[in-house]
Amino acid sequence: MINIKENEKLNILNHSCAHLLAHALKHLYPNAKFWVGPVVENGFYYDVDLGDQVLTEEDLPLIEKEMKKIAKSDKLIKRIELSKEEAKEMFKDDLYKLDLIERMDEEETIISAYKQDDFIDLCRGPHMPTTKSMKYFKLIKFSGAYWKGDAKNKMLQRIYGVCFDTEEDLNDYLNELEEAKLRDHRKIGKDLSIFMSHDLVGKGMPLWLPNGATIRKQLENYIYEKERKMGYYHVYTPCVGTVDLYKTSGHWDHYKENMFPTMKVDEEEFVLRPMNCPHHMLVYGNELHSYRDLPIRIGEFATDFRYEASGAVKGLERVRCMCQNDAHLFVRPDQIGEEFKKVVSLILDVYKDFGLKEYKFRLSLRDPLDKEKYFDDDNMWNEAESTLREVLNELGVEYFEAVGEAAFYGPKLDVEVKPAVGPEVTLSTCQLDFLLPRKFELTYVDSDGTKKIPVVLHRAIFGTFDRFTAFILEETKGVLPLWLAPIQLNVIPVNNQYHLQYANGVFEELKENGFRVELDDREEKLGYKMRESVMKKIPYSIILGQKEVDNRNISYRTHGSEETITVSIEEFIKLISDKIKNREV
Ligand code: TSB
Ligand code: ZN
Repeated sequence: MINIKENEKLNILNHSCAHLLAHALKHLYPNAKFWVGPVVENGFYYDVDLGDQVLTEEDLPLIEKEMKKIAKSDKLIKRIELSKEEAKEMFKDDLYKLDLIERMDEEETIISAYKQDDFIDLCRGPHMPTTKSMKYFKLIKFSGAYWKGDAKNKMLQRIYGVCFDTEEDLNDYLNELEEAKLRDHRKIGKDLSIFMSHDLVGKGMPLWLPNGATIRKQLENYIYEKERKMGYYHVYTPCVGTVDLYKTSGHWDHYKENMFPTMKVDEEEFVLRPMNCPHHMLVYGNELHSYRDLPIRIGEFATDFRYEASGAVKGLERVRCMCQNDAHLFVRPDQIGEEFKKVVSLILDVYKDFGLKEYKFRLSLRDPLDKEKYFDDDNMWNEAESTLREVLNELGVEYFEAVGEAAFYGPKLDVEVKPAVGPEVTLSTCQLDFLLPRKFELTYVDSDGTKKIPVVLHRAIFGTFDRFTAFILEETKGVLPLWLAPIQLNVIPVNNQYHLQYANGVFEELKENGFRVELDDREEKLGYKMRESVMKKIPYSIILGQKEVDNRNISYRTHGSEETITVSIEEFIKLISDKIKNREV
């Protein structure tokens, strides 16, 4: 989808359309007060205070109608320049605009506003020359938004819209938007009973239903197998730690705003953990290590809790309770390149297995001029950054560099993906860390008998099971490959009276062979049951009628195909066993 914010022409058009929206609102709700109306990736929005007036779905077409009226009347959009004092005088009854004026840079002596007929708004511009320029626009939705994004402030109403040059572009965009809504994992998750939420459990705390739990278990098995083959050892550690643990790690000082508040039990003060690194540092420190033992790879499917803003939580993609596919790799400095290469290769391997193609590698580096933000050791940074670059080049991986985005403790590589709806998110990550092992006084005995400090690589291939599942559901539109599908096979007798007994036998045999299979023995028509099987996105529907009973075989259809294929049960079992074993996509 086109990024409107980054397209110069569309940016100006959408910005002007935001003013048009505010203008129309002012006509319809004379007491309306306006906060900000920026252009975003998908168009524009305006945050507005409508007093006691609460918008409903029916209001959007009415607002749009008024916008069209103003647009057609072809009003000139004029730039006006004011001094700060003049601006304050002009907006003296408008707390929101006064707040904006107050917050403007000291240096900014001239403030610009744009006027179209009877409406004027503070704005840097530029704008289209007349209101007539906005012909093809649509208001998309509205939601609540706290003033300045702070839950302590008043809730404003945010109205979203989009504007294009041509009717065709607008229609294409609206179609894409519809398609994206269908792909949204929150819709698929509900339709396929994968997860639910409940106010009694809390925001950002999804409950994985049996279908979702099956998917998650398969993902766990899959990555566990891969990690074991690569020499990882897995542990279980508690999802709480004492405040002192997080003081030692430095999270208490640098990550506290992302953590849940503390709780006291007897004399100990606990926090729900936001990360697992401190626990894994202690596991490493539990034994003495020689240089020959390294790399040591400690993995865990670990539950973490993070405070995410209530407006930011989203289905399984951004949650407050998550499970990381985490590992901490303890390496000697000379092993950084080799180990990093293994992690990147694993990421590539996993993405290939899932058929993922749309993703971007981002290499986050320090800003060498920013001496405050980064751990101060020029040599270490230079060496580490060039090692990571070399590995990526060696593997032929395309990546972009983000200077100034590294963590305090080292450079990192992230994989960015685009969800169906909303901005890009990080899936996989691999972060180099020179500091944490020092904080926990971790060592290994080097070949010369001296104690040395290991380097740590934090890495999560799926990121979290939560976010990865969200992404996979969107990529596949819910049509999961056989090995991952919660229900793999659906046995459907054509007529219960004559075929149920045989169907039952087939069902039992398939179940016995370890497949996730259901038997649809409801007294419904075959067509109805088949349609439901398709809606549930079950990979194989097995249809058993008189011919199959007589020949002791089965007929099946795969999801998305109209072709019916007849085989013996043995052949069928062999066919799908192979597909599952090879995790075919
Ligand atoms: C990799 N200590 C490291 C770990 O060793 C760590 O926690 N890194 S992280 O902060 O980047 O988180 C790991 C991954 O978790 C991210 O790459 C992202 O894919 C996923 N993640 C982060 N926050 C959320 C969230 N709120 N909901 C779902 N997944 C999340
Ligand atoms: Zn970590």
